[in-house]
Amino acid sequence: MADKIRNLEIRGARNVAISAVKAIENAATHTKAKTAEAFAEELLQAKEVLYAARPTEPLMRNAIKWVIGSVESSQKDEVKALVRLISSSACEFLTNLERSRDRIAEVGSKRINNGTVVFTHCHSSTVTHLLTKASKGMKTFRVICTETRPLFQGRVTAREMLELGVETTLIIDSATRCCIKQADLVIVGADALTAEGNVVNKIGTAAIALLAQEARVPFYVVSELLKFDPATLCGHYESIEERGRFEIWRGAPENLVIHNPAFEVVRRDFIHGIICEEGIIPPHSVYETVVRKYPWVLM
Ligand code: RUB
Repeated sequence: MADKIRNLEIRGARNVAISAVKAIENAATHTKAKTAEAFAEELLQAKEVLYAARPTEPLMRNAIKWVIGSVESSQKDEVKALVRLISSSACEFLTNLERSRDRIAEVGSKRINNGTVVFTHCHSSTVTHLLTKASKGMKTFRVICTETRPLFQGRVTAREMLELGVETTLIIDSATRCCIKQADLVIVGADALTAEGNVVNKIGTAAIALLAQEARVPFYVVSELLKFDPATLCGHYESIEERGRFEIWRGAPENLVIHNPAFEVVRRDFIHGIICEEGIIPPHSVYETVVRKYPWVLM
């Protein structure tokens, strides 16, 4: 599973977290450990392997923390009982994640009316869930999506929108400035929420936020609050994944320096609101909202 995450066979923060939870559950179910200590050690190893698969994935880390935490805080010492605990906390986590996504779609789809033009970037399953909800609510709107170089995740969004019957326009990333004026709002996903209320998302998102501000188009981020990275509270920067040069140019001259960051930070000043399971909140109140709703994330 870690290989699939690393190779982007599984991508998008939510899908990565769901797969990691399933991988932990699978590892637990197939354990050969005879003692609770050996079982805990196996879980720790699985956690390390998954953490290393992609660095900018706090939802995955929080998910694993929740699932493994059930064993860490348990008094049980029979391995079978601990395996059952992993399965039930994994199931609980995935159910709650699904609920959060539905709530985000319910809240966010109200911002879409007949005739609205939505601008989006990359492929976020949370964004497309929201747009699906709006479309099934019989709203007729239009979507503009960027192709999202170098790996073209925007094509996935475009296909999904067409399958829904939504009029969709695909643009190259560098056409954003000339096209964003047509949009009524921008909605993008998130990979990480930081203590300062900044958002980390696919490379290109910060430029879109700047251009949205210039064109006076409201810029919204949809995100489960569990994408909050508690390490940012302690002064750490969210680490930004650097991907291989071959994604940009296979066969490039060897002495050419190629820089390929997968994500970037969008400063909170550019964000109108974070659409999360607690409603639409200003970016600077993300920390308080996480403390209230998910205190365990900070422990
Ligand atoms: C995907 C990306 C998405 C977020 C949110 O990047 O940046 O916007 O992960 O997705 P990559 P979701 O393709 O490199 O993983 O809403 O599905 O969590």
